[in-house]
Amino acid sequence: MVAFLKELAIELYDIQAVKFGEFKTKVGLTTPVYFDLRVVISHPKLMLKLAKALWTLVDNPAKVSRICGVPYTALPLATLISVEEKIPMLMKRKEAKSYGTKKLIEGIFLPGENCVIIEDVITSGSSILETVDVLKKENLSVTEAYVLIDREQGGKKNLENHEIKVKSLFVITQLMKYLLEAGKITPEIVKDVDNYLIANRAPSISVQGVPDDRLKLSYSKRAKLTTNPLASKLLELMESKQTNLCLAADLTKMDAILELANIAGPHIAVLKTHVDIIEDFNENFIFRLKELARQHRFLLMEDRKFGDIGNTVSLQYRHGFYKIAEWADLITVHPISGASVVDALKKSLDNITEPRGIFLVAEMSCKGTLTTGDYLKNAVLMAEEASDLVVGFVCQSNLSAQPGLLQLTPGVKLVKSVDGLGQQYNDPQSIINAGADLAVVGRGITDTGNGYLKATLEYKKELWNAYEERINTSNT
Ligand code: S5P
Repeated sequence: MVAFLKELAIELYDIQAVKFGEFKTKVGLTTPVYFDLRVVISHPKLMLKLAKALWTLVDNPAKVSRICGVPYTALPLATLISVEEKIPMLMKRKEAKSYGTKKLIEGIFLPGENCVIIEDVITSGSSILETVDVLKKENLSVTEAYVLIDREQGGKKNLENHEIKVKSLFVITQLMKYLLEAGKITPEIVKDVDNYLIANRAPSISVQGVPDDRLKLSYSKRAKLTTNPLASKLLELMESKQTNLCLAADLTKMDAILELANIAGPHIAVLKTHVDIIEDFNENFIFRLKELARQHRFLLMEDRKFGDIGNTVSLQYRHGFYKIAEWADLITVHPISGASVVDALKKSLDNITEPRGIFLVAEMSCKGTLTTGDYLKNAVLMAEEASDLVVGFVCQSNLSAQPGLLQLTPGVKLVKSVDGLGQQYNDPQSIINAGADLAVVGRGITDTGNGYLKATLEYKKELWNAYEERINTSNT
């Protein structure tokens, strides 16, 4: 087997399925090793060899009744195994069909059937978990995954935590040993990759709906688990003011916003603005708003949703009419441009001594939003892996188990509803149960006929009760 694996490793290297050098990951970070198993389809003999080798890892083939490859790279491998072993295959769609049955799985199966997963490379395990989640929702039994290469960055552990046993043909360190012995790579490369692997462990992952540590922990405990001082301050402030309410002050006159901030201020954690909708904006507004924030102990978030290249966003953040970096504790940023945008924003904070934080907009609240699938997954990865300037992300569901990251959820009203312009509202309890730490409420408070104070207190109470219930239930 060793000689066979060694030969296989060399073949993979020779067709450039395994590359060493400097590469950018999907989220824009640098990695010294890159696997591109997609090229295997151009080498049918090798592809069959890999499929057969993968199948030798299966403990009890007679017990396997379905095979499912994780899209897309593993699909041809799963197909070959299915044909060779005469075991029917299932395919997970990347998106549910938008018409007809809306199903997520193609292929025929019965509830309770045993389905194994085939995957090319495992890093954090998130792709496998997504597939497992979909299969389990259809009542299939899924307990095993077979993988070509394990990058040894924590994915195996993540899957084991979710009761999925993983077997891989290669682990990256062994693969490198074979290639070193064959003279394909140098000891320096091996050292580089080893160091990279140690420094870049994949974060632990929660599957949607599965309780995780984050949901069990109080805000004050989580304040000690953040890397960003502002996130820590915010969590402490939420606990001491007993509020997880972020007020969206989407009014168009300075005085109206200041009046709202003065009334709601003692009961909110964050006041969120869109300064570019203010018709009579001047610097005095910022001065007075900062004073209210200090007096009532809330943070200021400018919901600018920066979404351009690094150079442009750093200019927009620091310069122009609003000089956002000078006064906004927090800002929102679209991850569309990749991790470099966060680095650029960080660089533009020269001479700003107060702590600053970013919420990445991972998932939006509006109907038909494009923040789905890989975009969403990579946005979360970016928040988890990027610089410590990121304090959390904007989302609609429980997307990360990291207790140090805050999840901010807009689209909140006392009653589930829509606004006729695409906005979709969920009620306070359901968004907190779905994993939100901070809830954004705008028109639920500003459009009320009963006065700002009454509405603010009502949302504050509903949201805080839901949070207390969440940590208490999760702890039982
Ligand atoms: O997906 C999102 C992201 C944000 S930040 N959906 C949102 O609604 N928002 C913001 O939250 C939006 O820009 C607005 O300021 C606030 C929601 O306001 P409401 O009046 O609909 O509660």
